Parts: sequence; C-alpha cells; structure tokens
Amino acid sequence: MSSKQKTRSVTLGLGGNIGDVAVTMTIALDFLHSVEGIEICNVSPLYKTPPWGITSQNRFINACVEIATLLTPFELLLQCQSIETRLKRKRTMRWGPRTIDIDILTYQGFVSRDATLSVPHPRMLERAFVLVPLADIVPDLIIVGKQVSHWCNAVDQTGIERLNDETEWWPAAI
Ligand code: GSY
Repeated sequence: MSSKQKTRSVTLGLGGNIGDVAVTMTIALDFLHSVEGIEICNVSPLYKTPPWGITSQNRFINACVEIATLLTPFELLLQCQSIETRLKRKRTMRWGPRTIDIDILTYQGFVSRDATLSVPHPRMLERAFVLVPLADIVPDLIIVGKQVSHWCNAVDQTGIERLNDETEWWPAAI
C-alpha cells in the first residue's frame, strides 16, 4: 500500500468457539493481510471468554485487530464475510457456536445504522469480550464520546482470561 494513499483506521473484533480457534484466527489474519488495500497495524492478545447470548455453549476465544485500509466500509465487509465463509463459518443459529466471526467494530469517520452494516458495532460497548482486547490496542480511541479504556473499565470482566502464552499468535504481528 503506497504511503501517499489515504487510508482509514479500522478496528475489527474476532471471535470463535469451534475447532482450533487460534489457528483459524491466524489464517484469518493471513487472509486479511493478503488483501490489496489492507494493512494489519496492531493485534491484541487472545482471550478466553464466557459465551454471550447463548450461554450453554463452549467458551470463545476473542481478539481485536487494528488495520489501515483503502477499502470502503462495504468493500471491507465483503472481504470479512468472504474470509468467514472460507473458514467454514455457517450462519445457522443467531448467537450460536461458530468457527469465526469477523466484525467491523469501528471505521474511522464513518457512522452507519444500515441493516447490513452498523458501525460503530451496536453492542460492542456492552461486551467485555470486545472491550478488553480492544483496550489493549486502542485505549484512547473515542467511541460515543468516551475512550475505549473508559468503556472497558465500565463492563463486567468476570471470566475473561488472557492467554499469556499466545500473545504473538499472529506471526507477522508488529
Ligand atoms: O459476536 C461474536 C460472536 N459471539 C461471541 C464472542 O465472540 N465471544 C463471546 N464470549 N460470546 C459470544 N457470543 C457470540 S454470538
């Protein structure tokens, strides 16, 4: 990506609870990294997190990633969905188990409540599994008037466990 081009800073949330999620997430980042117009800037550690929504399912692994992109929000959404599909994500049960979810959390300068893309992610400020890894990489980012670190301190973090031995889970992480 040429440094002269105008990139946007975007944060993504990754989560899954089927299969070897750390491996799946590593592949997802490799796919993202290979897309023309996407550069991976910052990657959080992995966290094991209690399931939200349907609580009678396996715990999830979650992480957040900061990217710089030349893609529009909807182009980026299509890329994320294509990667989910390649990684065997099935859209069977809402809030059910999945190999991987790649959510656009924030997209610099863009707010949308479109049915296909709602940004900032509408439920992210209630979810410790998003805010804890997000605060690792962009604590000062302002969302709805307050810093990510503020929102993170305001949520219940019970059961969130950092996987310390996996902090360099994406080999190309900076
Ligand atoms: O929205 C992401 C999918 N998801 C998750 C998740 O990523 N982590 C946790 N802990 N619970 C979840 N419930 C759903 S649905």
